Amino acid sequence: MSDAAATATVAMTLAEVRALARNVLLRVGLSSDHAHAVAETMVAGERDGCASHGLYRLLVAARSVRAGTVVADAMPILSEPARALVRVDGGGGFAQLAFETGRIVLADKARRYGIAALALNHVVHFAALWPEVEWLAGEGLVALAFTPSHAWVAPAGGTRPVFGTNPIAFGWPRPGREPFVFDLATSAVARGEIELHRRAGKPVPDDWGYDADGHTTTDARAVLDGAMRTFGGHKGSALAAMVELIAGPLIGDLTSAESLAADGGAGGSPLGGELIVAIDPAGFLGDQVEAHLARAETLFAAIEGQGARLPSQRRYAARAESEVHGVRIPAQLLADIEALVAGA
Ligand code: NDP
Ligand code: PYC
Repeated sequence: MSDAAATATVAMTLAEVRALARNVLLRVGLSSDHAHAVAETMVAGERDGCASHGLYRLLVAARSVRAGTVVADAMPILSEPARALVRVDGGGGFAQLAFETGRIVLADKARRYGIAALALNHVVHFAALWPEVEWLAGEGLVALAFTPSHAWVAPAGGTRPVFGTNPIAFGWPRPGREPFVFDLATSAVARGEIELHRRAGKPVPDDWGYDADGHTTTDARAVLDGAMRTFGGHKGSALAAMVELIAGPLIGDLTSAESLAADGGAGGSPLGGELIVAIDPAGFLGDQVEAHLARAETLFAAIEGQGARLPSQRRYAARAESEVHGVRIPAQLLADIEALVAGA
């Protein structure tokens, strides 16, 4: 591919991105409810400048449908194992609809009991977690979300995959403005980012992963075939292990190694569960809640006051821009999506 072809982009409005995502998802066989829920996370990814979880994921979702990894018309089933717990069995469908099914009950329980948790089980996960914690924080709740993926990441000190890229997301409500949100893979970088480097023929930094022989490499394909590295060495490794445990065995679902084994080389997205915890600040604080949330603002001011940025600030800035001016999508990605539909 020439440099010009590799960097060419096409302007699209968010409405066009949404229409494209829904149409493609319907064409590849997703039921209408799933197509709508899944498309929204891709629109949100493009809107907020998170390309690794935007329209590129149409290729990933289609692969999961064709490989039989995902149940395209799964009906999520909600149950309440205990007063402050909600479980949604996704029936093998994509996680987005399972989250939509459980989120209102989760928020209601958090308000009622101060803290509540939602387990999504038996879902296929390829999405970013920030849309979920941002929604809960928008409801005035503090939120945490965790999910394992496929065993692609070596523990610190090793070179063979054990962990998934295992994201952790956090949301904090801020009076009168967008929530404070972070969402980070416990690997040095999300796997989707390495995929995008591979697609663009670009090398990756030498601290992102190892080749299959355990040697440091800058070849994106070699890292994908070898092992990714955790972020922050042993600290990311410990957090990745925590995610395996609390969003795997704790909720009766798969670890990343089990997910990869279940995939059996089909190349589908990770299978398993997700744990989401929601806390109502008023649970501890009662009528003092406003005063204490105002104290939290001092922390944010101290960060921004010295020129450092808050996580989510880049996304909110990208959102403000793309809501007015739309987004630019790589022409090669659109061509690949078109080819996908032509073959559907
Ligand atoms: P990044 O390293 O790009 O960003 C992680 C977080 O750090 C974001 O909240 C980001 O905010 C913030 N951040 C980045 N740079 C700065 C900075 N200079 N100062 C302050 N904050 C900063 O993301 P990752 O590569 O770790 O993950 C990307 C996505 O991949 C996530 O959304 C994650 O959910 C998804 N993912 C999903 C998986 C799954 O199994 N479903 C697996 C792995 C990853 P901002 O967004 O504003 O830049
Ligand atoms: O980018 O690492 C990733 C990823 C895995 C599952 C969804 N996204």
